[in-house]
Amino acid sequence: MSRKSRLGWCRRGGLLACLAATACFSDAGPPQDASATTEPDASSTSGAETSDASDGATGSSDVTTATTGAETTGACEEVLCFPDADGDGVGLMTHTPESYCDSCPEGMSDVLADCDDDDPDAAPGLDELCDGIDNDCDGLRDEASPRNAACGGCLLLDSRLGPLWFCGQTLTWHDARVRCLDFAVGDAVVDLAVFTDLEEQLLVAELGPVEPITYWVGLADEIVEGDYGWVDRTPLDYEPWTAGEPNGGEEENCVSINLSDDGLLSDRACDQTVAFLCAAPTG
Ligand SMILES: [Ca+2]
Ligand SMILES: [Ca+2]
Ligand SMILES: [Ca+2]
Ligand SMILES: [Ca+2]
Repeated sequence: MSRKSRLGWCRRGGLLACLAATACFSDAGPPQDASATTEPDASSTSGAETSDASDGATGSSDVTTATTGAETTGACEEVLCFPDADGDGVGLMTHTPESYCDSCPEGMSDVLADCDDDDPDAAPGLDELCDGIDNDCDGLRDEASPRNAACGGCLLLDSRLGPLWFCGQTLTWHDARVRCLDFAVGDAVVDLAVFTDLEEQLLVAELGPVEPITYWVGLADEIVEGDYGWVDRTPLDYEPWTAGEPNGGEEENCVSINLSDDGLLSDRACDQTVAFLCAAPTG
């Protein structure tokens, strides 16, 4: 390809794309645009071959083909392609995309961004399943989806509070927090449920299962007796309590929701083991 031809291709592709595409000025690699061959190329070995723009990605032998076509097949559409090692059709963002005509070759994709390019069962757009991985790349592991209504002993629901995990396993309040965190991947946060007002709290009671009826939530007064705060460090600023609660004083510093009691809250000893409610803040 002559320098003039290469520059012509780059103008069509746009300067930024051209600069980003390391292959743009490479004679040995893609892209190969048949329309850039209107000017006879002294290196031609055959004038009889028909250019195929999409063949530009397949190797050095095709480079010859693409540069020797006698006909102009029209401008191809530039596509920036990224490596897709696991073949799930979703590429991994890198600093070295390559530019191709019309479509990406096998092993590359113009769809970003795969959260795990070594696992074809994890990619944006996939359904979440109960398999211990974040299938849909949203930072949450095994959350509610149309194909995932329960997992690991937890009933899964989506609500305006975000994904909820009603987990029937009985744990201490602190162990339950650790278990909630395990539903998060990377920088995402899943913790015991936090409510911003009584309406949200009662909504959870409406959505929850018939049993168990008692779940840890993310409220405690372990640091200063009587000074309740949520696990996201926000203060409690509404009245969430069952009549007569909290009543445990320094013996009961963690808080549970009772789904059979209209979703109101009670304090109880943190080392009691009860079911727990995890939530992922929607931000
Ligand atoms: Ca991939
Ligand atoms: Ca993947
Ligand atoms: Ca997920
Ligand atoms: Ca999963």
